[in-house]
Amino acid sequence: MNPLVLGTARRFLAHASAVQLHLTQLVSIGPGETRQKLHRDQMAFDLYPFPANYHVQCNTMWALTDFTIDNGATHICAGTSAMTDDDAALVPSFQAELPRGAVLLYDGKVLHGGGANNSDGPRHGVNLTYSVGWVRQEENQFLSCPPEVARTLDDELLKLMGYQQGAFALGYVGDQQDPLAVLRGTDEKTRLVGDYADQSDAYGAFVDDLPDV
Ligand SMILES: O=C(O)CCC(=O)C(=O)O
Repeated sequence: MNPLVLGTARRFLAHASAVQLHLTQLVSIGPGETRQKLHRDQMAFDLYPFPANYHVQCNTMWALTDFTIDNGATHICAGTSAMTDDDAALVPSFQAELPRGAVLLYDGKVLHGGGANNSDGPRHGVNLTYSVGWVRQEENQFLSCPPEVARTLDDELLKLMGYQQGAFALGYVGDQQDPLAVLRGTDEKTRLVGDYADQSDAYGAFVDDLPDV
């Protein structure tokens, strides 16, 4: 919920109706571990070839320990987000050295991977990633955080976790009830497509074309 980081993620993914939490994981690389295979995080979506100009993810890696060349700082192949896999494979990586407490931001298309740990201590990072609201979340937020815990959290965090519509027709409960309202025990309905008309020209045009009934 860090305002600067979340604001950046929201702005980066502003082409979608909603932004959501995609995963929350601690990545620990222990002494002696080898390099992770370079990959693009959006590969998780069944390897679907999203267009180069459509970003699905905005990712963060928060350093809980210093990230150094020796202990496995993340390798990034800068500039590979819009490249074909063949071209991207030719780009050398650099390692994102970070002091403890710093955060690395990277998109879901860039080739990257955890480094080898040749030091004698662990490298810990918290990987929090965000995605557009219409894709399946990598980590199932509704089971990872059971309802009795979810009810203790703030609405804004809950919406980010998925207690919101992912787009006008995604994520309702039962008879088009709003998921956050259901969690809180109230009976509010979700927004319908007409409520999105001011969100984008495409929604506006769709609503304008609806026949009068
Ligand atoms: O630990 C890292 O530096 C990167 C981790 C990563 O890219 C992953 O787990 O997908």
